[in-house]
Amino acid sequence: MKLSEQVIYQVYPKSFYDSDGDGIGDLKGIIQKIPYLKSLNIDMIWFNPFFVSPQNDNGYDIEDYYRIDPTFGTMQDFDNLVAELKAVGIGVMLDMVFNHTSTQHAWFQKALAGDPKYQAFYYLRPAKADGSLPTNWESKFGGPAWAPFGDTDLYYLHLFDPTQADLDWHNPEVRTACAEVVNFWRAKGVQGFRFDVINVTGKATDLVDAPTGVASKTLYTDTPVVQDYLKELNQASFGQDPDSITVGEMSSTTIKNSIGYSNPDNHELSMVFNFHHLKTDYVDGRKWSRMPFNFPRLKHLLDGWATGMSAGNGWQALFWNNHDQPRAIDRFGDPIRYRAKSAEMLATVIHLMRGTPFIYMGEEIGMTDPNYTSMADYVDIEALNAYRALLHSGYSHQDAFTIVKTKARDNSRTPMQWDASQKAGFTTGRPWLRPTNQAQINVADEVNHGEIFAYYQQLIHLRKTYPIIADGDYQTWRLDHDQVFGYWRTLGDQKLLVLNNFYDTATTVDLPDEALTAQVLLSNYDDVHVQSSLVLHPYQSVALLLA
Ligand code: ISL
Repeated sequence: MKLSEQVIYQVYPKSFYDSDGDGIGDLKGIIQKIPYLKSLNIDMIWFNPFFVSPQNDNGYDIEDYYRIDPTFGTMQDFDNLVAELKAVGIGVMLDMVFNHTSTQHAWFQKALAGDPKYQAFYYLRPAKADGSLPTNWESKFGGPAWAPFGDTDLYYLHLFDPTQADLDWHNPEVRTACAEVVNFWRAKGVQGFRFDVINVTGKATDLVDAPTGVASKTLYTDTPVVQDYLKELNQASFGQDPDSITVGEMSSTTIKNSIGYSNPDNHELSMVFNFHHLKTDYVDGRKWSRMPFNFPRLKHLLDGWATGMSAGNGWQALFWNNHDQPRAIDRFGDPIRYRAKSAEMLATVIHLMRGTPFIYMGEEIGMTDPNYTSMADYVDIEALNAYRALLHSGYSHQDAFTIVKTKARDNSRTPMQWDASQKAGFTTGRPWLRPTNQAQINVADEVNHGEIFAYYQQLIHLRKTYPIIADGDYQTWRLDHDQVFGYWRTLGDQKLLVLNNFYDTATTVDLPDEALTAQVLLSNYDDVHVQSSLVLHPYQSVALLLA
């Protein structure tokens, strides 16, 4: 099936389904839930990392790229998972974390023991002449990006946690080793690969300070050599499989670079994740801040990316949620009064766009943030660091907590809510992260009596049925409406107009004459009366097909 017709579902293995009662999800648990996944009619599943790891960053600190962490199961379980998914036509996408390894990885351990071959795998640098750290770069999880390298005089670079040491991609042996990892999993039948923060692998050899007032990430993000590395990786591994599907997680990227990474002529990646639309509720670009989302900015970003990527023949991975983001419904919808309608409206926005939609587990049943009431419930390293940093910069506990509560990655990592029982049907043991609202939101209720899951099924069905959704061009609808984000899709002489009301009040849009005879392809409310103007209810989406 063509990439443009496919829909990808993301499973956070730790939180999907626990088959052995240890409170942590596992591969056998995922196998048990294949019928559920199949009923949504998704085509591929992206699994967050389940390789051997000390789990300081929930598996993004990999100790061994070739083994399954025993917490999640065995290699036999993995082979079974691939085979059983294949039997129902679902592919597997694995998460390749190649910007860094765990400091427990054998490469880093050998480097520490003095082996020069492996010392050349990492960025090891001396202090500056004045004794200060090699550069002023900041770790993305807070604090400096350098830590002492054993008992030497050197420091190693870590853009994330100190237990995640950055690999030096200038070293061809590093790049070959990464391609070998991809090929190992390809030989097991894996056709999908997500490359974690892959656009920061092009750091310079001479690492220098970021000038005052300039974020250090601007020095090492999206440098031209990243495209060379991707071409090389493509040729050496997944590019040999015409059916492979790859996505680059591109922190702070640009449209121009994303076209470069994903234009098929370049033979790099199939598509790109960018995060700009998910920063529209940040104050001055700071994640650990809080404000309502800025609707004009959001729609200009969504429209600008869709237009730009379409013009340059790039391809977007479309998403609202993942394991790093609080639930979108809490940010851009109304999780209390319009949970179903706002969940459906958000889904419509991305599923009818040009690109490949990703669904993050639980989104299809309208899962929301858990709204914990105590700091003790939060476990993510980033949230704990941020809380400490906020206190340190003068915030009261209450103010810091309010921010953490809306921004923590734990928000989306809570266990999948299968039923209304005390442990949400996720485990018989003690869940590693506590579910809170499974009595109101769970698979059993949603599939039997709800409307969100069925709406997702419909969206997926439409993409596979109407070429205009999969392959149509994207065009801007008016950008000045104060409540509605709309867009056109066009294919030959067909046109699709998609209108989405982002607010909890009704609003009106004027329709062009040609829309008066349109077919209502989809709506999340029953009564749609197409006249010269159309009233959209709170969080209503409507898709009109013009012949
Ligand atoms: O979560 C973020 C902001 O709070 C992002 O900046 C995130 O750190 C960035 O998108 C990179 O994420 C990926 O790599 C990280 C890992 O912690 C994330 O879970 C992963 O998705 C380091 O491997």
